[in-house]
Amino acid sequence: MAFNYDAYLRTNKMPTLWCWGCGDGVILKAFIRAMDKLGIDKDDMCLVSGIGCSGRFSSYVDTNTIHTTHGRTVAYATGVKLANPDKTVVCVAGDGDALAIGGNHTIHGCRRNIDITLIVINNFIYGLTNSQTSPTTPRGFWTVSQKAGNIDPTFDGCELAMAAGASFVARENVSEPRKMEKVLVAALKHKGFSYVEILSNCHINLGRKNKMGNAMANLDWIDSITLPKKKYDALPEEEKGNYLATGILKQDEEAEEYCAMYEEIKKVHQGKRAKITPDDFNKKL
Ligand SMILES: Cc1ncc(C[n+]2csc(CCOP(=O)(O)OP(=O)(O)O)c2C)c(N)n1
Repeated sequence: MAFNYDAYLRTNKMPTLWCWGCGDGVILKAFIRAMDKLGIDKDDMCLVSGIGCSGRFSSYVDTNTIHTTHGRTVAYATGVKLANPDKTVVCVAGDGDALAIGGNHTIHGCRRNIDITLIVINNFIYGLTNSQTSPTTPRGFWTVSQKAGNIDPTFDGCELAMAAGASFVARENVSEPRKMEKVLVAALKHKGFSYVEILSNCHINLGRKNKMGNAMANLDWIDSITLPKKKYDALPEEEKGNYLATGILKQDEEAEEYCAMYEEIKKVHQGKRAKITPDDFNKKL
């Protein structure tokens, strides 16, 4: 029997507002399959999205949802998770949302290693607002804010997340939906901050002016710049800058998770334990 996506969707919001051929729909379906695979009850999840095409996620998934301000998904999700540590909390944000205006919140979510999954839909551009440069726009690309060509160095969100302390970091390509589903399952299962970047096409606002004006041309370009981690690691150092590694890039199951530490704070206030001191961090709480 065909998979019943409708069981997880707000069908009254269909059809989506996404452009024909947009990768966001493929990501939505992979996310729903991952939820289903893990048997996550819709009432036990909160999905927080920001503003952007990617922000529409919270309109479509029939779970607890917050459609919050641009760049603030991780801040909102942190509050939700601390108040509801037993629930699954997920953020969905664009590359502009998570890495430009919200870069600060992303860094600190990673640093705290709070048990939230942040899905960054990286389409290399500000999609919704029609083609402004984002931190992931390749150098030399046309954007509406840099019509002579983007001169800004490109930012690697996965490297940032790893350096900032996220305990699970992965990247997938939207043209590999089964791999994406597997990575999302692993990320949702992981206890700690999971940063998952999905490379996706925006053939309308990125592609049209950069010689890839249809979805397939945009996806072919993404294929040409990605390599599975094993192959990427084997590249000579000077070639690594030409590619983005895909797959699970970091998975640390031992790192201390923030909600678990916050439970100790609650115990202090309930008079159940002494105040936290530096010594507590030399052993497991
Ligand atoms: C505080 C604030 N600044 C700017 C905007 C305008 N704005 C809305 S979406 C967006 C960028 C969207 O790009 P991205 O986050 O990459 O998501 P995409 O649309 O590509 O999924 C901007 C600048 C806003 N809504 N709020």
